[in-house]
Amino acid sequence: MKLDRITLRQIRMPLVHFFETSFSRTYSRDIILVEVSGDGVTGWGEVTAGENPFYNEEWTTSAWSILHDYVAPRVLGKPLQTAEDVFPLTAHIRGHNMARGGLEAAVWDLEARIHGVPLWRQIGGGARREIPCGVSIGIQDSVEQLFEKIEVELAAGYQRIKMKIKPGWDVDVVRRVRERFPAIKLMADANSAYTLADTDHLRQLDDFYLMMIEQPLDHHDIIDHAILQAKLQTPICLDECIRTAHHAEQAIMARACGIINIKLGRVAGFSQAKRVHDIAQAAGIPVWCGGMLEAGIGRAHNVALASLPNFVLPGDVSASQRYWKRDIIQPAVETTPYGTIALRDEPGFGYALDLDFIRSITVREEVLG
Ligand code: OSB
Ligand code: MG
Repeated sequence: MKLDRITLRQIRMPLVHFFETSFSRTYSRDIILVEVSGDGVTGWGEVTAGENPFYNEEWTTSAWSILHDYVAPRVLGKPLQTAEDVFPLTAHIRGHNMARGGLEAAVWDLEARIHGVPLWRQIGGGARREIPCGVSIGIQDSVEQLFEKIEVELAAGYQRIKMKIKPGWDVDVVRRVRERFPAIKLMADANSAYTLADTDHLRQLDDFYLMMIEQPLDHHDIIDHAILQAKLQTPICLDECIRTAHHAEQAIMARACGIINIKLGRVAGFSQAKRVHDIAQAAGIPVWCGGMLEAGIGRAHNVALASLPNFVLPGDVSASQRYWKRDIIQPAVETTPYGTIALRDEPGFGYALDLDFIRSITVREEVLG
């Protein structure tokens, strides 16, 4: 393979409902799509950076600059034996995994299409024909509103509920949710809103038999998580902390977590997501696929990723309609009545692009190469 053209497009899509985490409230997404062309075929990727540098250090504008100035020039025109070659070509760039991962994932999609196979097969997945799905529910204006949202998602068949927490919206709210829904698979995600000074406060969450507490402490601090995990019964799941395969090794060695959330962009694409997956699997640590409010391309890539064998827990990959009035792919991503998404057999990521719609919501476009 050899890429002769890379097209960057920034699209703007309003969310059906705002999404609030401990770090911000999002009403509308600005998403970079990466189209790569080579050997007469095109592949597509989606950059998962947010609109501001509050989840991690990247945001849409930084990702555009890095892709334009540093990632694309390192990959354009280079001979690629496989999509695995993209990560080492961009490894000289420190961080910026989501920008690098958007292009890397596009090359995997391209390679799958060149071979005429689905993306899930190209990455070595297909351990299951349907992936188990949960939902992530943001911080609401009232507990009643949260109850309502949970009811809707359970009625739709989703297999587990993740609720976002932050100081002032945590122990009491989780207690009320648990009282109202005693038997559901429930977990909480703090997005780094606490410190070790909150240990006693967080220990109260042990009363609610949560599946896990996701990323309670600092986004770069594996050691503090290990100290906290030793004092909690509830397993910690790391999200923000795991940016490389080596972080996964270190977190497991330090007993900082019992579960890992793998996000394609956060670890710079499929090659490293697979490595994190393999490291966790060898250590007996289950993983699940996280989400970043993706549009259809990123969503479909997540479905492929979640078909690897150690993705045994329901992830945050859910139906398009939870976020979008109209998605950029056809058909939209849909779930079964029992909360799964079926793999598709079309080559590449498995859905058709709605190019007219993409064009109509593009706010910035540049062709490189
Ligand atoms: O921490 O998992 C997270 C969304 C934006 C930023 C961070 C996170 C999230 C989610 C949403 O929880 C998951 C989804 O895409 O449904
Ligand atoms: Mg998270």
